Amino acid sequence: MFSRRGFLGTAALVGASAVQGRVQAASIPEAAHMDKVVMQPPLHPVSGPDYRPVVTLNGWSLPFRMNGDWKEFHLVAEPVVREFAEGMKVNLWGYNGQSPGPTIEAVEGDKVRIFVTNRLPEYTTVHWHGMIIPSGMDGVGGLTQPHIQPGKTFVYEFEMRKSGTFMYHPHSDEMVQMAMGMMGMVVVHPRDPNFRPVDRDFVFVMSTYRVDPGTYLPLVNEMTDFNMWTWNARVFPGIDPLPVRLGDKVRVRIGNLSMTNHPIHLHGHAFAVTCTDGGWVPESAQYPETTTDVPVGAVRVFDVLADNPGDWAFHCHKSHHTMNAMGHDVRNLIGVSRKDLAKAVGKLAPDSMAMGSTGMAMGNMEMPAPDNTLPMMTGTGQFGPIEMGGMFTVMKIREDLARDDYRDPGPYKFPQGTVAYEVEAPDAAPVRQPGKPTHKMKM
Ligand SMILES: [Cu+2]
Repeated sequence: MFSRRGFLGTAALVGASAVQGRVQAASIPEAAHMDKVVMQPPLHPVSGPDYRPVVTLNGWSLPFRMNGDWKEFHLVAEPVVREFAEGMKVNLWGYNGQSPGPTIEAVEGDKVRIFVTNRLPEYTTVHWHGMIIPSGMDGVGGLTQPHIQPGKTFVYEFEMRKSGTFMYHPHSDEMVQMAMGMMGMVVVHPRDPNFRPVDRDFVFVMSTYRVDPGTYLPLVNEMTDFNMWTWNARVFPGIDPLPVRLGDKVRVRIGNLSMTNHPIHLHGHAFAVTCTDGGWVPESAQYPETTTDVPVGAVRVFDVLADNPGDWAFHCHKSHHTMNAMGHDVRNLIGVSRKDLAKAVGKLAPDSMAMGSTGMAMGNMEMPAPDNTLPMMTGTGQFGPIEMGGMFTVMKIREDLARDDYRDPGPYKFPQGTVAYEVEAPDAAPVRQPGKPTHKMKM
């Protein structure tokens, strides 16, 4: 599961003055490294207090070691290559081999020591978003600590004072570093294992990138016009499904470190937001929803009882966020006569293809794309093209999944007679086109 990077070289340790003598430099824990892009099995703790671990979509949890009563982790900030989906790889910055970085899991009351080694070409820090910690551990470069220079290692030490779901990211050249993918999630489990327990617990962080067709690097200055809408730096059909056993209590923890809000929608169920990055929502304040907006710089966690078997779409409800790289300058031609359009366009560009006059369904159309560029809408289900991209995946609720089995169970076997079906229409009328207005509008 992990490939070991080995201990830091002795030379690097000599320079680790930032450790300030409170821990012996030689005792820096190994930095685990991940090179797989599929969800890794839950990492059950082998020491320290017990908890039911989370799984990270297309990601993993960072292993730790106990050192006395301290739980020690080692993050390495470094350039990485991330595959967004098959056919597209992007040069990002991340942690321990991936962007986003691994999920850090601990238990309320734990004392944690997090080593951060900087292998980026510029300085960085790590800010622990939402966590109640001493000011000097807050990771705001210049304000609460010196920036961590390339090649240096700093240590963050604090107690996990409250349980919940939090995020980490740099507060150091942050426009660039977050636009390059530096972020991750922190899950602090309640000390009391009977506090709102669930059977399956998923976590991911949302981020967006502008990677122009045919290129390999995000444009970090982009403020609004993104074209890659990602969950854990993956886009559909590259995002893992959420396999769930029928009857499971399921928790989904979602962080948003993009620059816009995302209304996240689950089909076939109603859920309640039970936790934010501010803490647990009291039961009396919860209410049923099918979509919950995840604001910028925030975490929303919902709990749902998976009592409806099937393949349930789970996606951002901004329709442009369920698409991959595209031009946004395409005009809406629905209702325009294809013949007139072809005539007009043909005069200007004789080899062009007029499209879009009956909608833009592209399921059966293959258009040539530049290298390293995904189709705008893609994915295939058992009934045909799904025509989605970006922030879309499927919660797969099945009767027969084992407890920690998170493998894709494949397409749902619909019970006979439960799928929408075609009927013979006696008089198939031609497709309606909007008619000419019959009377003039009074101005
Ligand atoms: Cu969205």
